[in-house]
Amino acid sequence: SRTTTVLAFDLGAGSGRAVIGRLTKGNETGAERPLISVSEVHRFPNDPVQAGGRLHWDILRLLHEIKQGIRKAQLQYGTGSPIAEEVTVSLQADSTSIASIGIDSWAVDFGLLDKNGELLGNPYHYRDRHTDGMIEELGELLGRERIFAESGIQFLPFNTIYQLYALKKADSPLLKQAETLLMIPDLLIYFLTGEKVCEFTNASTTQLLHPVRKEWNAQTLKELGVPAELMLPPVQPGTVVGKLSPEVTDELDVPEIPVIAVGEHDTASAVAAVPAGGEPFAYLICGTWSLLGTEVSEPVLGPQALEWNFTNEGGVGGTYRLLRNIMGLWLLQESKRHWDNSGSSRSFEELVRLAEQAEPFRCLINPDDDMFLPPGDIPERIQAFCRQTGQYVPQTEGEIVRCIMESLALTYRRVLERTESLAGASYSGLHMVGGGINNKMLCQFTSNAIGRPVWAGPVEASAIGNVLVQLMALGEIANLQEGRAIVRNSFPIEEYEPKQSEEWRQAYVSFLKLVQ
Ligand code: LRH
Repeated sequence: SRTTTVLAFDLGAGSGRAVIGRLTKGNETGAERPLISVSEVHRFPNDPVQAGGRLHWDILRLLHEIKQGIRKAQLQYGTGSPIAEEVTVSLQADSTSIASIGIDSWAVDFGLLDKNGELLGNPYHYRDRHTDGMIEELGELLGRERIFAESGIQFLPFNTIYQLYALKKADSPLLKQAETLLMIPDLLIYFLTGEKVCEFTNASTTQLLHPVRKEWNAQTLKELGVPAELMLPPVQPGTVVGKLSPEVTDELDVPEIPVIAVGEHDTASAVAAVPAGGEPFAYLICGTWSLLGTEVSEPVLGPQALEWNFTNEGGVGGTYRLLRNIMGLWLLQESKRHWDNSGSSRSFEELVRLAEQAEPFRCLINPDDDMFLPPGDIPERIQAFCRQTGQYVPQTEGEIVRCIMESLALTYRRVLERTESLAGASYSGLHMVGGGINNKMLCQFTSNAIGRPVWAGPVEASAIGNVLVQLMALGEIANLQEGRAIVRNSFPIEEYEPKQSEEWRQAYVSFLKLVQ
């Protein structure tokens, strides 16, 4: 058998992980069924840092953790020092070294480099409030129709276009000094290799890239007062960027491992790993955000997509992701953070158990209301929402978590039906991937709400998609279809069947009244 080993970094808004991915072709019995296995070698928190009234990412800490991941991966899987259980594999494998590294992360955020290639300031967090009001202002200045026609991207207040406009309006010295803009994974790759690139899938989330031509909208940038030269020409996922620089190889005592630009938007990577077969399929990527939609070969740019605020993000292999962002498990994560701060120390599992015991459908929220976007006291905001809409006001942790879960599941039904309408397709069930599927209540509620089966798995979809694109770049996997077939064979998928259909149907009627 032959094994190829790659290292994937997947950075989420709450934590990051370094994952070793191994593709094995053939086995001892001679059966030719390629399989992928993944194992986590390093996991680290990604806590935003509030300073000077602004919310930042701790980018150098992330770089440090990535270096720790490279070091650990090299110790465990690199040439010459296989860990005990790997000995047999290494002896049989053609290659025992790490063939390449790839990084994916959340979208829209960036760092600015000055003319000497040094980082200007700490990248801002997309939940920072400096973009407040910018989406409305630019909507009026340029026209929402034009922004959508020129990008195909949904209107989210934190898109890069609004962040840049906020800097411009604040007369930010950063923007004046900047020579190059690098999205978060590209920035980290730059620190590792010294090479500057702009990866296409993540670039598409800026809302500044033309959806068909896949070029920067230079005229729009000019009208914003942002120099178009900041933007590098986008490269497709699978591009080899360079190798770990001598500075890094010396510091970590590792070889010059090649670095590949994968689908650097985590959602692009996650969708690449959805274990779907040939037919059109729908997916729900469940992390801090919930991203529900489908894969299309052409962007859907009509007035209905604009009205429903759907997006056409750039995907791997020339695809587009027709989907909608849903506030997602952020509501639960941020509620938990609030409760933790006020002295309660219940785990997610305990909170979900309390929710199971709470009475069903007592109150619902619109998870996508802008009031839930900034960090803060989410439970209090949920109570305010329920009060303002004349509903029962949830009191306990269990009641609040139940309200979040039911409201999310009902939102999924609405977005799934809208996806079908926009794509002109129908789906027999829904693929759910990402960390959120560890929450079985959410998977079951989703199946109940949509009245169709949910196929849950794999959990580490973004990391696996990252691995797949590296393997494609290395010539080990031919294309996305082949990659997805390998994922189907390699990871368990749990099926949920809809229950309590009548209750959920009634709840959906109430939900629609609330959000329309
Ligand atoms: C999910 C995600 C999503 C973006 C958001 C900023 O992690 O990348 O696709 O909209 O973060």
